[in-house]
Amino acid sequence: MSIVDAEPYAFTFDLASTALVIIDMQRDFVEPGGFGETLGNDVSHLQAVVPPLRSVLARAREVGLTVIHTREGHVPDLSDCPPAKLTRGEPTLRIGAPGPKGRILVRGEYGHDIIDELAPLPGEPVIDKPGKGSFHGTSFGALLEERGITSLIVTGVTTEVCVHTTVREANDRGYECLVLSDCVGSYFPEFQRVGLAMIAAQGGIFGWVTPSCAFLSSLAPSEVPA
Ligand code: TIU
Repeated sequence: MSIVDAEPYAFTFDLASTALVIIDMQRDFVEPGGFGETLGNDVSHLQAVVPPLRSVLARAREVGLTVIHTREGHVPDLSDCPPAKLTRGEPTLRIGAPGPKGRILVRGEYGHDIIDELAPLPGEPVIDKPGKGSFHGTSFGALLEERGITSLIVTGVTTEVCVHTTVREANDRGYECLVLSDCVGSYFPEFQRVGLAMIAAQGGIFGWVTPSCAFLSSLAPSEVPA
């Protein structure tokens, strides 16, 4: 077992039953010139997540942790997008509209895919999700069950939207979630701060929070292959 110093108290996990989950590190959310920036958001807050997350991903691969990526998006005919989501927002910036990096949040488009720095390796599952949470309308839950995963190390964007929804869904399903504070990002600094505080409040109401350095140092040298 590994133990990480975390809020509100130490998080204990077993590498064999833990997955690193990387949520929606897609060009359209993270990169300058993408959908997120078009909406008026400052993507520099999300860009800051990339270097620490790269280090965590590299280490996770070294120690053989299950790595699961997610992407938010819809099939090209948008049949998996509920009308309430489809009609939200300014018409030229809606899902399926032509965006700077292809049709907004449509699978197969350049902007929908994961940034090069965090590209999945062959064999690493990529869960395409139509909603904010990773369980709704996906095979994520079945995948975790198949692999005997009970703990999730949660990273990605955005903290108060897809990360929160996923952590809440996971917590209700009995998973223990550790959120890495510098590996999740929000366009809004106050949402980042409060979003992280909400997870660990009330004795860990949804999960645990810790910086990536604490998580990395918890991976004992004996667990690194020679
Ligand atoms: N992945 C995710 O969080 N999707 C969003 O739409 N986030 C926003 O903050 N808009």
